[in-house]
Amino acid sequence: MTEREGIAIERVEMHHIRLPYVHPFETSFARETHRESILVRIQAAGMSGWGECVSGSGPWYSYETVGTARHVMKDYLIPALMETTLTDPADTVALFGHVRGHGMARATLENALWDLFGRLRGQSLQTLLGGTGSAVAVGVSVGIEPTFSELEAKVAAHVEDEGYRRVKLKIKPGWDVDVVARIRARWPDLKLQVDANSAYTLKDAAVFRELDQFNLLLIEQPFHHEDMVDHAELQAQISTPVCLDESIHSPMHARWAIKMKACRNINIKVGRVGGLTAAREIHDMCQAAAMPVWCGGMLETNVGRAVNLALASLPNFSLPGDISASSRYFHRDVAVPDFELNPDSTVTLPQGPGTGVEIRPAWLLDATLASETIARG
Ligand code: OSB
Ligand code: MG
Repeated sequence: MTEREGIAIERVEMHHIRLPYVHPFETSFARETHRESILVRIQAAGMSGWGECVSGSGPWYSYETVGTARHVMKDYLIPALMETTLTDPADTVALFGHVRGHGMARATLENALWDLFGRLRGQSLQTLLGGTGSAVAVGVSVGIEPTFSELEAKVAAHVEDEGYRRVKLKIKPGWDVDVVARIRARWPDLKLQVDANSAYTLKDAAVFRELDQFNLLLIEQPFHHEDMVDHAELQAQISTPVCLDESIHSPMHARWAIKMKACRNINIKVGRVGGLTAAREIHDMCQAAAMPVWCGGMLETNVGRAVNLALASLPNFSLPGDISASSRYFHRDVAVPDFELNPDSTVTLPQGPGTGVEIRPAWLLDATLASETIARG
């Protein structure tokens, strides 16, 4: 079948994986030692495309989990894919449009299709998306540590040994103003930002008025994961840009946030917004509204990281992304090549069609807890 007539998906594999982190990652909602996710392989026309689901093991960052993503993909999304043919990865937006929410599940399959179409057409994901440049500016997201001196040692290693020029600190009540003040005092010129992952309410506005004095790039998601009203009120009180992460689940949420002045920039995560088509739409909408965006991360393997790099090469990604070197996450990934930090705190985009990364089957098998295959017909 030619591509004009559409591609018929022949097989979809789902691999539930678990990989230990190099260092535990603690946010205001959880301390995690392993990454759990689902890697999906879609096969058609003699080619494979891979996608990574960014849902976590439990419903902490989002209501989606490995279990809900598997259920929604297996019982609704993959059957819909098997009943049709596709001429473009963006066809999935309409095809999956009858599923409410579950953006991480939808994004997994859509991303695998972008990879597949890139490989079939011999084009990189960056080219398919319309991105430019050979590298993107990145920073590192540093979790909450048991003590300040452990945090300081982590930041010192990232900034002074590894060369990151932008650091994001996770904050929570009791681990905020004092921590930021001490990090800022030691690194006065560092690009610094904070992420609360919804740990505060508007009653804590005084904390943010204090944080306003530390020349932060932004304050990410201080309030409830669905809120826009209270964020707008906070943004009116402080001069540091408020950034929304959890609250933006779709292009519609981005439109509302812009209209309500709920933030001055948006952290775009492909999984959270439901796929690359939606992510690009939010990028374009923010660009038209002169609102900078940046690319967030979900501690992905190299499969998801390659997608983030391609997305972050679009022009309105004007703040450094949470797209650190592979060595910051895992001792051994499931795909190659590993990404390294360049001396100017950028990461170079991979070459080659699709995402440009290749699964190492033996490494994937080592990390796999369970696999299942759904075939057409
Ligand atoms: O809020 O940005 C977040 C990781 C898991 C869940 C939520 C978040 C994060 C990060 C990690 O900050 C960023 C990265 O992938 O390096
Ligand atoms: Mg965040």
